[in-house]
Amino acid sequence: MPNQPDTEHFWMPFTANRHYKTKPRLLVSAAGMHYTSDDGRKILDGTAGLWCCNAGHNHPRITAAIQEQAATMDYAPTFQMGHPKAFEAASALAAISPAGLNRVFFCNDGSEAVDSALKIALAYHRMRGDGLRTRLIGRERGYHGVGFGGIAVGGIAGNRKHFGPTLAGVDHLRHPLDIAKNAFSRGLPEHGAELADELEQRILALHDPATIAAVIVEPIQGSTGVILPPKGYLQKLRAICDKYGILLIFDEVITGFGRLGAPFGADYFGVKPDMITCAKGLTNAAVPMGAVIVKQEIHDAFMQAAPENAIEFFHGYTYSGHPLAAAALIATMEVYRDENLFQHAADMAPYFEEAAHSLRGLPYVKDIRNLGLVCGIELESVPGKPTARAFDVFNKCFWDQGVLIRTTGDIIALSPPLIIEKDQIDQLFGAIADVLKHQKAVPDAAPALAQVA
Ligand code: PXG
Ligand code: PLP
Repeated sequence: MPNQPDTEHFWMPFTANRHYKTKPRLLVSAAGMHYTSDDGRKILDGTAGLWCCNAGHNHPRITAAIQEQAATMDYAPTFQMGHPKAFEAASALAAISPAGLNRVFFCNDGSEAVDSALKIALAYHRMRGDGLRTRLIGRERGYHGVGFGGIAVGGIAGNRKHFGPTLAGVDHLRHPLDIAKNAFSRGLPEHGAELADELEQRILALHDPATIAAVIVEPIQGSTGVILPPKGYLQKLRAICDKYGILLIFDEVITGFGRLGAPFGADYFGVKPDMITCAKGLTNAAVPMGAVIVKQEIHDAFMQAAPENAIEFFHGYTYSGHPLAAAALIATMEVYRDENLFQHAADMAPYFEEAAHSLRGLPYVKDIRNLGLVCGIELESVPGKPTARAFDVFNKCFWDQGVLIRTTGDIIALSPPLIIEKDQIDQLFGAIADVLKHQKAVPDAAPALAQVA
């Protein structure tokens, strides 16, 4: 075996630490569609890292931009100071955002983007003299990061139950996954748009619409296993929010930057939110960064409410607009544009869909759902051992097939870099098919991971 690091001190996030450390899965380098593992194997990346390296790994242009910036200026504050690249980065992001969403608040990841957006929503209403609006509405099985705001509006029991009451005044819509009606749908499911009506009929009726500040949803629920919005669902949410003066926030940490073959899910679905939260593909994950993209009217309300020369929004991070992240963002947007990567993702999507649905009928495959370059493959759980089935497939893909996939519960979630080509799509789904064909009824021991919901 290669030299392995001492694994004792790193308390790993969202990991079965003790199990992992008995046989570490280590990646040591990356390029394009591939990682290299510590034992020298080339691993096809079926997940773009964690849904984030959309332009492929180690893109030379992004690497060069970061290197140049590191050698020019390591850090500069953005509290009452500035540096040109932070402004250029905001402009570059606004340029690919839906029309009217053109003011950018920077932070360091998706969790901070969500907390920032929720705070903007609350402060916005208050500044307009509408301070009764303090409630926030999320969705069951939603993932909005791990900050206290994000877990409050999020809908994953495992991410909430250990941490007390989080935020007060939060409620949740039901999620729209309905395998009984929509199994093996290609693209958007036919059934379930009426679940959006619950916002008006159940949530607003219960709480009084005049107390709701914002509704936050992922256009596609990624982290809990690729839950797609039924046809017309997001349009209904938008209409209800408009009717009652409620802000609609799209959390596009996963759906942003070409995942669906368009800049944002908002573009793909033709539904314009009031704010977009994003991270991950924002810098191709080469430097951590998150952002809230805000409708100009919302930003302007802050400018109008505060006295001249006063701070308008009491919020920010030491690293908001960090020079290395800003340089990475600018280069990343250039790469997306110059290499036409969103279009490439759109071009690959039908082939990806065919390949995904070719797994239908294989042992334990309960549902397959897909859109753009995202796909969820839901497996039958081993009775009494939830997550064991998918985790076994994950391990066999990594060790035996040289393919990196992601699993959540007993769902395989795929989200390859947008640069993927047809032969790599074949390899990715071929590897999963091969492992599924040889699945035992009860796979080898797996750690007891938490269920997704
Ligand atoms: N919102 C959404 C919609 C996300 O998907 C976050 C917020 C939080 O972002 P940060 O950068 O704070 O992690 C996310 C992140 C997975 C997985 O495998 C998904 C995420 C993160 C890690 C793993 O599904 N999504
Ligand atoms: N904790 C302390 C003691 C701090 O001084 C700061 C920032 O100055 C923070 C937390 C917040 O850190 P950040 O701005 O990186 O989010």
